[in-house]
Amino acid sequence: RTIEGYKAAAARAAIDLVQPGMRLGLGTGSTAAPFVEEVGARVRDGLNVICVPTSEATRNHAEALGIPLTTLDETPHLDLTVDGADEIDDQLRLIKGGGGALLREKIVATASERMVVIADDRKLSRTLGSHPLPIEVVRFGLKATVQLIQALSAEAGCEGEIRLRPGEGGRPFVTDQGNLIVDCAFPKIAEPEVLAFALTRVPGVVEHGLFLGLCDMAIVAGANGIQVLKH
Ligand code: DER
Repeated sequence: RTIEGYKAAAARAAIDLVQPGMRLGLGTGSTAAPFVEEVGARVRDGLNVICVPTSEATRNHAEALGIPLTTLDETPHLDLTVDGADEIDDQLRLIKGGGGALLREKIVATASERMVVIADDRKLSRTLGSHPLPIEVVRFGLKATVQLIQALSAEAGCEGEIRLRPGEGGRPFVTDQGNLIVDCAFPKIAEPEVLAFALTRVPGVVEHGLFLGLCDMAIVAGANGIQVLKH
């Protein structure tokens, strides 16, 4: 099986969680994409769901499939969000944001009764930090913000290179909200809660990619088949 095959297998397992009448959050990225495809197929077969996308990319994908969409303003409480992750630890703490959608993903996941992560088993880690930590920041005072992230992360025991995520044509990547992303290569995040708290003290930080206390279950596919991780 290929990695893409594992992603599709995890997505197929997650679609079984979808009940008629559900209000769904649709995740972003290459693992969430096959899940969106599965939802589209069920909608074509008559499934009644209404969905909030976690990015413009997912909104375009869902629209093309004819999936009924709503907004969090119209539907502030969702039943289930299914989304990918860059890294998952054994307490179901996540690093997300590799696709640049972490802000809307965290808002939608927080508005959901349940959040289920789908992934291939490369994403599993004992300690978070194998994947750089994305942080969404405002453009104003960027250099001061990066220096403060560096200082407060070091106090939280995390040190490493911080780089501005590049976009097209030599310009920085810009999120759906018009903000920037810095990626922090912190090799070992021993105490994610301590780092998360430190980052909330940086005024230029909009949101960070540590998803703590949000993931209820992870459906992980690999060479040994599907494993379901839950608390
Ligand atoms: O950007 C994101 O948060 C994505 O969900 C990311 O964490 C997972 O993307 P992938 O499924 O393409 O690896």
